[in-house]
Amino acid sequence: MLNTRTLALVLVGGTIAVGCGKKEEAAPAPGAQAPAQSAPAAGGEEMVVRIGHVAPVSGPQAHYGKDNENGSRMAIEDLNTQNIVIGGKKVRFEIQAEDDAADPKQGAAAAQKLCDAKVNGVVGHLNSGTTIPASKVYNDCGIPHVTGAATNPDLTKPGYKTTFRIIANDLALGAGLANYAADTLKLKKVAVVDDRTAYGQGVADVFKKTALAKGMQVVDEQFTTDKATDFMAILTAIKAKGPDAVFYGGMDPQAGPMLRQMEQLGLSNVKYFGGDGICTAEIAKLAAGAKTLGNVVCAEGGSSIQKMPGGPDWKARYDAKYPGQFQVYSPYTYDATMLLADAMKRADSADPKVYLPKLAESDYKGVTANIQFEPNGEMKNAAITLYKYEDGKKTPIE
Ligand code: ABU
Repeated sequence: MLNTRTLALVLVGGTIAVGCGKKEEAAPAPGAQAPAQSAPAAGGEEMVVRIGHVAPVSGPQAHYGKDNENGSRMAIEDLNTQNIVIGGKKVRFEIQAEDDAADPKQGAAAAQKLCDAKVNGVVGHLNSGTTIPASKVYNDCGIPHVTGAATNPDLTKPGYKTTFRIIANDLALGAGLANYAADTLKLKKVAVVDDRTAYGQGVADVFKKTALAKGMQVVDEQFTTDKATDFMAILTAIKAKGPDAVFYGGMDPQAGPMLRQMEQLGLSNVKYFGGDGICTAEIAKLAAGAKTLGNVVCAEGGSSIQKMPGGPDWKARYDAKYPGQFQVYSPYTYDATMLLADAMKRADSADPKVYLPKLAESDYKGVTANIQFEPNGEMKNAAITLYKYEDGKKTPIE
């Protein structure tokens, strides 16, 4: 497990939106929406707090999105057993789950839908390519969003006050993998492939720059898309360059078939590196028995479940509730949901512009870690963990 600190950047404004049992009075900040006109609660005692969740729950990445949504739903269920009172009203938490299909335009549209619905906070999105455009939408309407999955460092560069990430970013993941390739495995020649998404291209670029700085040779660079499944042409070109390793910047719907095709082409002794996007349970299924799965080294932006403060107990509860659905990020979407509720409790308000400063100064003991933020919304001291696959099972490299 490695630790990293990320860059602090200037913050700019953003505010509000409330959807609750009784209206919370507050003047809108410049550029922000007015607080929601909430329906009167029965007896005036209950307040509904709505948490938006966005991820791809359709298309090839639906297994990631479903896992993320499960994490947030589990948190909502737990919160509703806690008899939480905010602003003198008993709170009932609800989720408004949206599907962005991993598509940047649908990501921005889902964000606008949640702004229009005046949800109290958002967990998401999953993909960097959707989260980056969505972050501007949330900033413009003043609703905080917390991602536990999108890792492109550009997310926090605009300095939106409403953007938070509770996982290490690709500066840490790409560099950690390249350092391991050069220093521990003593690899010399690597080919780099990416899927041209914000995530894939970004993490591949960090890996490449670090590998070059470590004296490794980048013998080939190829790209594909996040829809492709046939990589024989690019792998044939790569094979001709004789690499020790391939780095893939992308997700498991491509990495699984790529591993199968590497085996078919005789690239059976070539190491296969990738970021958190390939570090899933699903990749073992998608590789469909290819021995090249055993060549995978991937990195995740947090501690292993085994080492998370609440990891083993939480995972047992998750598996009982959602058998066979665990992938990567659900502990983070669970914590992201809890984190929003924690800030609301400390602010004694579910109004984003009231609880946003409390969210920024969080010191929350989550399932995944103790969560505090840098001024730009990046997590302080985020860990990274490298993994391999042993007998088809994702296993931390100690
Ligand atoms: N972090 C990998 C998957 C999500 C993304 O950043 O696009």
